[in-house]
Amino acid sequence: MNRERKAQQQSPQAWTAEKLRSLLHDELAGDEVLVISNREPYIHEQSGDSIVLRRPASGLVTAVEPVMRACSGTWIAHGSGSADRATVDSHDHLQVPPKRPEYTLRRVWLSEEEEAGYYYGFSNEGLWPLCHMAHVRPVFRTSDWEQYVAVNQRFADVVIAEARTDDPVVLVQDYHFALLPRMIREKLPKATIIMFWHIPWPNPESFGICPWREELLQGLLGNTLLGFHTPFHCKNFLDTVDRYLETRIEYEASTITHGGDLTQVEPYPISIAWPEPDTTSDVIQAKKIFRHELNLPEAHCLALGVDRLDYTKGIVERFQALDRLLETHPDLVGKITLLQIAAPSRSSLDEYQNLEVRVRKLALDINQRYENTVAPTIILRIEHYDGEQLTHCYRSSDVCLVTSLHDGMNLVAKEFIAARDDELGVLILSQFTGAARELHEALIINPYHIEQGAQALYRAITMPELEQRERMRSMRQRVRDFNVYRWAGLMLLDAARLRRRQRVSEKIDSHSHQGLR
Ligand code: GDG
Repeated sequence: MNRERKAQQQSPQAWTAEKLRSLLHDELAGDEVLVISNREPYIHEQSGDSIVLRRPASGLVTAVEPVMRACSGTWIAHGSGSADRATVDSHDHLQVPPKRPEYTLRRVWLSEEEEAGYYYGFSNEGLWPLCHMAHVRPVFRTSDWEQYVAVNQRFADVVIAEARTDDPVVLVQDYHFALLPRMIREKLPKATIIMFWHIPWPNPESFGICPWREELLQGLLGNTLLGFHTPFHCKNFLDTVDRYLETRIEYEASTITHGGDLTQVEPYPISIAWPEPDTTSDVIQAKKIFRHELNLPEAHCLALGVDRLDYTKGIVERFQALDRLLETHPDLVGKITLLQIAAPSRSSLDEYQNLEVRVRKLALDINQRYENTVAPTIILRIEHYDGEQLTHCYRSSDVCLVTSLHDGMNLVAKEFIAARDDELGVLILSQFTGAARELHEALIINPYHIEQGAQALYRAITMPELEQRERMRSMRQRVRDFNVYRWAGLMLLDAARLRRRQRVSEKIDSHSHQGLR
């Protein structure tokens, strides 16, 4: 690890939007920044005669948006909203955030067929289950793969068209674009290409079942810098490359050399922007109002789950843990309710439809089993909440349950902590999240172990305030310091260092060519 990076990690305080902005200015000298992701940060939907603006439920958008605001670049993404075309200019551009523009959104249009093959098919029926060990079998169809290749090429063409210089800084986001770095590198060899893989990277055996494993790996080695959430995912990636490609790997330096290109592989644990203090309401007041809204008694214990409705999030296991708690402590029936917010996601896929049926049925069964006159055991809301409503939920709950079967990081855990300026509330956190590597004061559980989940819930709802405060204070400190600006800042510092190194070696090459002449 270089000295600069070590120092940054040891004194993490005060990573702010302002610091990131000045870092971009000093280290990258105001170079052009292009971000590419599948999901766009602002979606326009037609609703009757009017157009409504929606923010998607996505961890990636939550993390990348503050970075874009800080660097005023161009964000290239799939225009997926029904009114998206009606809200761009003739270059498919839109200045966002709409109320106070800070950067440019460039929308890319995909046909239904392209979206079905590239997004729903290869990305979400293939790569998503391949990288998450959640026991859902990946589906690999040649036709999906062909669309994945074609759409990656479409985005590469847009990047090249949008780039104003021959050496932009390009930030590629996530598993939808494994081939994009190589495609950009071919046209813009001097670009600094940074990619962040937001989901886990599996071990070589698991990854090896993908029929196009070599192509994916070669695509990813077009990157200058490739980031994962944890050192463990980095190691899995290096091992996978080692197994399937002819390359030179320096494990100490965490670099891979392939066909003359060097890729640095590093962990950058993602995070959130620390929120402004909430001066509008205190938590006691918020709790009261919220219980009233949900028709619950004032002293009622409220547990909370917030997820995209996805089989990796362990929603079924969470319900089972609550079921087990009430089975072992019948005195708690009518005293605790779990509010589960499940934002609809990828709902055209069979696996997701099956999950919805399962989750709805289990909630119903549990509510019938513990029927009482005071409150339902589970309030299930399969709908999209807006950001403010979510904060309200975080602030009003006694316990937050994050029980993912596998999760790159999990931002909900960090959002819950950030919202608790009263320093109360307990986080139950799956050991299979990246977040568990940082938030040691949470109650860490194996979500597959239902009994353990039930015990953690019991411990959470009976935890003395003093202990809650101790744990929460420490976690708040961590999330405040290790925020999303630090995530982006460390990545960009490393990129700037690699960019300088590349420029020096280009100069040396050109001198030695001149010398030879
Ligand atoms: C991927 C990785 C990694 C949820 N429901 C609503 C809503 N959300 C927001 C949450 C949070 C985000 O969506 C979910 O983030 P997660 O990190 O929990 O999960 P993924 O979407 O699976 O994200 C994950 C992340 O990328 C970042 O790298 O942490 O491991 O899987 O911000 O608040 N937001 C709104 N309405 C909802 O109903 N507005």
